[in-house]
Amino acid sequence: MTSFRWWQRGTIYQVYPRSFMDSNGDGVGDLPGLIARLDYLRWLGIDAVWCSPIYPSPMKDFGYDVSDYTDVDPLFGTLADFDQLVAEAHNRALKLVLDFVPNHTSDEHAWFRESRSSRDDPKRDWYIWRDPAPGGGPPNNWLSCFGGSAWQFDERTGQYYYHAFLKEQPDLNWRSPEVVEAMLGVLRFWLDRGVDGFRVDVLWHLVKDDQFRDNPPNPAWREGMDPYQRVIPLFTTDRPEVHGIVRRMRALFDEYRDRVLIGEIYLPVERLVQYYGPDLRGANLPFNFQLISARWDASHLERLVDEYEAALPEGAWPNWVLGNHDQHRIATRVGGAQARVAAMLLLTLRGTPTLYYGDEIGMHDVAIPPDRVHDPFEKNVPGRGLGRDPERTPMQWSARDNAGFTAGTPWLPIASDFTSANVAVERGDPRSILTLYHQLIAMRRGEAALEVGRFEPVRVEGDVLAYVRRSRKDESDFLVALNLGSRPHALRGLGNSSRGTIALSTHLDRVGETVGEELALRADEGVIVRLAP
Ligand code: TEU
Repeated sequence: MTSFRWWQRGTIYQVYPRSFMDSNGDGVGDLPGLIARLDYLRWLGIDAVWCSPIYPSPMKDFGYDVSDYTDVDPLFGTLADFDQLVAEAHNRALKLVLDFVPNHTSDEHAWFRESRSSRDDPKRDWYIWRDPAPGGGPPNNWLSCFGGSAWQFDERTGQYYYHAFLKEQPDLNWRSPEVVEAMLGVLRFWLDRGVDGFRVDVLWHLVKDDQFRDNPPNPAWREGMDPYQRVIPLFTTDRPEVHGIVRRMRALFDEYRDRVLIGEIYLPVERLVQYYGPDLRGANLPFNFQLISARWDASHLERLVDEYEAALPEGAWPNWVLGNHDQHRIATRVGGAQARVAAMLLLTLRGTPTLYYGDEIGMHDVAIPPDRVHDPFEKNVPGRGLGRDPERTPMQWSARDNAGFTAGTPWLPIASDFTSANVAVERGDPRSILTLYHQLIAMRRGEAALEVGRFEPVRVEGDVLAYVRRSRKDESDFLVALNLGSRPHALRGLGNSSRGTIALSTHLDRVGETVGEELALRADEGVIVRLAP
C-alpha cells in the first residue's frame, strides 16, 4: 500500500488564477489571492493545486500565449509571490502543479520575434515556416482550433507560419533539438523552484507531419458544427514522434523526487492510453476527459468506464476529470441535482480525480453579455456555444459584494445566484453540495478501497449505475449506487454486494441506515454503502 504516490492517492483541484481570488482590486485573480485561499483548499481536503498559466503573456488566450516561460506576469504577481505560494502550499501539505504550454509561444515571445526577423535567423526553425502553395495561398489545408486556416502569412519574409490556435500563438518546432533543450530547461527552472509537477497543454499537438500532407476531410462534418472539425487532424496531431518527446520530459521529471507529469490529451481511449508510454515511461496521468463528453446515461457511463479500465496498460494509473476551463460546467451539463451524483462518481471511481474550481459549490455556466465576451474562440466562431467565458467566472466566496472575489470590477460577470451559492454559506449548510464534496473527499482519503482499491462493475438497472470498490486487505469494501434518473429506483438482489450500512448519500442524510438485499434510491440520489465484512 505504501508504494502508491501522492498523485495516485490524492485529489487534484484546478485553479484558473484569473478567477480564483483577487487581492489588489484590479478585478483579476492573482497569486497573493490564491495564497490567501490555501486554507480553504486545505479544509476542502484536496491534495494538489493545478494552476493554469501565470507566466508573462499578452493574454490573447488568457495566459496560454506565453511571452516568457520563466517569470510571472505582473497581473498575477512576482516570482517572490510564486516562491511564497510554493512554500505556503507545502506548509499545508498541498502539492503545486503548474501549467506548461510547450506547443506554442506568444507571437511576442523573444524567440518568435527573432524567428520572424529573417529567413536566415538562427531561430528561424524554432517555429514552423513554409512557402506559400505553388499557386499562392496557405501551404496546405491545416485548420486552427480557433477557426480559419492554421497558416498566417508574414509579409516581411514572404512565408507562412503554423499556429494550431490563434495567429498570436505560433507553434514551436519540436523537431528542432534546440527547441527541445530550451523547453526542457524551462521545466528544470520551475522544478528547481519546488514545483511538484506539470499539466502539459495540448501534449498530443506537439509534433506535426514532416511532409505537411493535407488533412483528410471529415465525412461526419455538418454545417453549424465547429469549423475545426471539417477535417480530421491526422497529420497535425498525435504523430508517432510525439512519444519520444514525452519520454524526454518524463526522464527529466524522474531526476527529481516525486513529481507528476500530466498530459492534456483529447483523444479516443485507445490512443489516449499510448501516452503512458512504452514501459510506462511517458506521462503519469494522461488526462481522461471521457466524463466531459459523456452522455449522462447509466449504460453509456458503464460502458465507458469498462472500456477505459480495459484499455489501461498493465500498471498504468487511471484518472478522471469532470470539468475544466475549456468545458461547460458539470452543473450546466447535467443539472444541479445530478451535479451531486457526478461528484460522487468522480470521487469513487478508480483513479485520480481532478476537479475544477467552483464545481464544489455547484457553480454553473454564466451567460456572458456580448459586450463582456473575452474568449477569442467565441469572438472568432461566435454564437455556437463554443466560447469558454461562461465556465471561467469568478469564484463565489461569500454573499458580500462581487462574491468576495474582488474589491474592484470583476473581469467576467459573477453568477446571479452568488448570495446563496458561495463558500461561506455552503460551509455552514449541512446539506450543501460543498458539504457533500468535503465529505466525499474526506471519506476517500480515509478508505483504502476508495483511494486505491479494485473496481468491480455491478450492473446497470434502469438509470442506476453501480459498482463495488474493494480493498486488498481487510479494510471495508463499498458499494456505490448512483441514480442518474429523476425517478426513484430500488436495486434488488445484489446479495452480499448490498448488505451493509449507508456511509454517505448525495442528499446528506440516511447515514448509518442498514441496507439488506434491497437498496432504495430516491430520484437523483447516489449512495455509498459500507459493505458488511
Ligand atoms: O486546450 C486545448 C483544447 O483542445 C481546447 O482549446 C479546446 O479545443 C477548446 O477549448 C474547445 O473546447 C488548451 C487549453 O486548455 C486552452 O485553454 C487553450 O486555449 C489551448 O490549449 C491553447 O493553448
